[in-house]
Amino acid sequence: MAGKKLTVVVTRRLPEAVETRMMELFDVELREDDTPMSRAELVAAMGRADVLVPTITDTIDAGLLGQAGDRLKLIANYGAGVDNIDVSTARQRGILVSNTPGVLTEDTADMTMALMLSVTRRIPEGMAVMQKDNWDGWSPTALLGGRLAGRRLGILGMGRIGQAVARRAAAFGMQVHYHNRRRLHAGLEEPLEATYWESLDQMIARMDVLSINCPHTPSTFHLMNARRLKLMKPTAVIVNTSRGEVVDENALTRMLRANEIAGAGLDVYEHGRTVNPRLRELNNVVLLPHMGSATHEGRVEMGEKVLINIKTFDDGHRPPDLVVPSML
Ligand code: 8YV
Repeated sequence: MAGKKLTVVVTRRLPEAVETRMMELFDVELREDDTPMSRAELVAAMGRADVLVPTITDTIDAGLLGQAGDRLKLIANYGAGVDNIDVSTARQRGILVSNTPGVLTEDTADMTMALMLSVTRRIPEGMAVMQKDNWDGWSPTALLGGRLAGRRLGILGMGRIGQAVARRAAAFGMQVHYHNRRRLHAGLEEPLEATYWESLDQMIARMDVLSINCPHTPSTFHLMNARRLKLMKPTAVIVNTSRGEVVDENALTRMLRANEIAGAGLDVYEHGRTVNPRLRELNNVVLLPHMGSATHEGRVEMGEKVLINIKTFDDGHRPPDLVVPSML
């Protein structure tokens, strides 16, 4: 590729510093506004790009890849999760896929704890009292919540983010448990005291808080289905900062309404922006609009990762964050 700059099409507006650096290195096509591309726009973009930089709001499925033409060589996803991309079909068509792991770990783990605290300590309810000027003054019995210290936290998916949640939860005095495809050896990054459960069902039944931290893949879709949700203690709380598809949202909503699960803190939803309206009516849930990794620092670092992946590819090497189907 020497001599000729790669054409890079970015589907959403990124932090200015990232766009500026990208324009120094490549022929970059930026979107005018920050709306997601339509399917037709994506097809057209894939026809004129050497490299596409999509986000979670772009579904790059087999149908779309089938119309990509021969020019597209790399899909450098601006995000860690790649469930928006059919990685196997891309591979078959000779298109590489990279992602941005590692740089959103701490932020997403922070948000997991924020949701856990918000639900158990009823922070939104307290905020509503103040906003509506409804405070009658301190009372020994008002707005009582539950204590995290001493509670059992079950982490479903002990990858980078799961481990970062585990470290935080341990510092909060929680007892940490986890279920994962495989057992981890005494901490991947640092010693971690956590109890491994080979049986997800058995773990779920004993936890006070369940945190969903596994990626969405065909084998994790509805892992938390109605049957498993029913195994949870009625006093337990579920927190999801991973992907909505891992939890059967309708079943969860029904159980929250019936007080068969005590509460939920959700940052992600099964159908993206289309949230079950009944969830919004409940006061035992805290709902956020997928903000888990939304920090200034994280977004810039995600952009830097995208840049390194494209630059390395442009230099004729394997992008450092290459995603291959066997990883999923
Ligand atoms: C990102 C995420 O903001 O990176 C991920 O997998 O879930 C998010 O936090 C989003 O996906 C960017 O595309």
